[in-house]
Amino acid sequence: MIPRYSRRLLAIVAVIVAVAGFLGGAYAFHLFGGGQNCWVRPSEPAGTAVFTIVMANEGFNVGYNGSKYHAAPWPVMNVTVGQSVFIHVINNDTQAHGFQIVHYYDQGIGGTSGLAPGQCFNVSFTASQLGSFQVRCDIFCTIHAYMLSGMLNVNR
Ligand SMILES: [Cu+2]
Repeated sequence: MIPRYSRRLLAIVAVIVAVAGFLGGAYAFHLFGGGQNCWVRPSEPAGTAVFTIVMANEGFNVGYNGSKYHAAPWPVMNVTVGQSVFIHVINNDTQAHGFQIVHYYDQGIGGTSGLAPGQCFNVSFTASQLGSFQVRCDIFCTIHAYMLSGMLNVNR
C-alpha cells in the first residue's frame, strides 16, 4: 500500500504535469495574446496578387527574400493595373526593418520604428496606377544596402 504522503505527492506532480502540458500546448498553438502565426499562408479572394516578403539576415535570406544574392531589382512583384494586391511581410530577423512602396505605401510599416523582429504585417491596396515603383526598407538597419532594390511593376 502507498503511504498517504506519497499519494498526495503523486497528485501534486500529476497536477503540475497537466498544467505544464496545457500551457505548453496553449503557447504552441498561440492561444494567448499577440496570437497570429506569421508563417501561415494568407488566403485571399481569387484574382488577388498575393506575395510574401521575408526579411532576414542569415543563410540565404539576407535582405528581402534573399536579395543579397540577386541582381537588382529584387524582389520583383508583377501585377496588373486594377488588381488587388496583398503583401504579407514577415520579419524573421532580430532587428526591426521597414517596408515601403513608393507611391503605393509611402508611410511604410510602423513608421520610423518599422516592423519589430518576429512580427508580420499585411499591406493591401489596389494597383490603380501604371508604372514601376521602388520597394525599400525605410528605417536604419545593418543590412540596409540589401533592402533598397525591390520593385512593384504595375503592368497593363
Ligand atoms: Cu532593413
